Parts: sequence; structure tokens; C-alpha cells
Amino acid sequence: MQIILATSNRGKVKEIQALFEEDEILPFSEFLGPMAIEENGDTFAQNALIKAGAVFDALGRDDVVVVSDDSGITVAALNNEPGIYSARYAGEGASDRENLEKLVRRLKEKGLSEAPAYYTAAIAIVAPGAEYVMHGWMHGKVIDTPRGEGGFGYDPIFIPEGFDKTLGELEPEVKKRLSHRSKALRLAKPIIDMLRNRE
Ligand code: ITT
Repeated sequence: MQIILATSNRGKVKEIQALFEEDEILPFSEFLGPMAIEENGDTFAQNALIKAGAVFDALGRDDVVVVSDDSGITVAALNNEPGIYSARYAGEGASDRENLEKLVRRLKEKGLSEAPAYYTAAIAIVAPGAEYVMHGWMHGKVIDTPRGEGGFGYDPIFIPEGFDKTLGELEPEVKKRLSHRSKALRLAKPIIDMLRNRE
């Protein structure tokens, strides 16, 4: 059984590979050309299953476990924006920087220099006859001034609970220990192991 990642996001690939040190995890781009997957679900879980299911179907193989990640950041003070729209907050095809800048702009419009926020990750696993979704969350706050170059996406404006630095400034080890993605993947690991070892 091969583990194949249904994501085109390089930040996610890097973090997921770092968590599965002993296993070979291959991005789907090694097997398939670019795929436009319409993420039209209403929840992180639905979108994660759409992505893993689409890659599983396109591969058409019964010896693979496909893993996807749908994730985003939620700010209660901004009517729960951007949530499942995190990747396209500033418009379809927007860059990480443009999305971050829109969030900063929305905070400033509301007269906020910071606001409580949390990241969600839904990890979906699709294998022959099997579908699973696991979640993880990371709580903290967003600030109106980006700091640091680490991580990706909204990390330069996100300060995890208990810290005074952003994920852009903190060592990658801190994010690896605390993140929404790590928490969901720790739940996913035994299921992936079970699926890949079955006859
Ligand atoms: P795939 O669908 O190919 O996996 P994507 O980037 O489109 O890649 P999503 O639809 O799940 O992925 O959108 C997630 C967005 O949420 C992502 O673009 C980031 O802006 C943000 N995000 C998710 N996890 C993050 C993290 O750990 N740190 C910073 N930003 C994150």
C-alpha cells in the first residue's frame, strides 16, 4: 500500500511529511497531472472527503491510501471569516499573502488590532471500501501586523495560546507539536497504519 497525499499546497506537504518520518508519503502530482477539484462542500470535513475521493477515483488503484487536508482559520469577531474560504478569501487563485492582507484589512475595518482565532484541519482518508475524517484545532489570536517568515498562509499573523510570538517567528518544532494539522494527523496515523497493513 502506498500513502498518497491529495494536496497541491507545499506548506501542507512539508508539514505532513515531517510528521510521518518513517513512512514514504507521495504527493499525488507524482502520479497525476494537475487536477481542478471543486471544493463545494459546506464544511472542512466535506471538502477533505471531496479532495481525497477525487484523487482516489482518478488513481483507480486498489493498493493506495489517499490522505487529504482541508483547513483554514476562523475569526469569530469577523463573523467566522474566512473559515472554509481561507484559501480563496481574497478571491479565486489568491496568494497566501493576499489572503493574509485581506484578513488584516478586515481587522482594521473593525477597529481591531487583534482578535481570538483558531485553525481547523480536517484530515480525510480514503482507501478501498473505507472513508474516515479526523479533526484537529489550534486556538490563539490573530494580530494586525505580520511577523516572521516561518510556516505558511496566515502563520505570520497567528499567535498560539500561551505564546507571544507568531507562528512565522516560532521554531517549526512548536507548530509541529501544537498545530491543528498535527493533532488531526496523530488521530489519523493508527487508521492509516491499519489500512496499509491489511491484506
Ligand atoms: P489543497 O486543497 O490542494 O490541499 P489549499 O491551499 O487550497 O490546498 P485548503 O483549501 O485546505 O488548501 O485551504 C487552506 C488555507 O487555509 C490555506 O491556503 C492557508 O491559507 C490556510 N491554512 C491552513 N492551514 C494553515 C496553517 O497551518 N498555517 C497557515 N495557514 C493555514
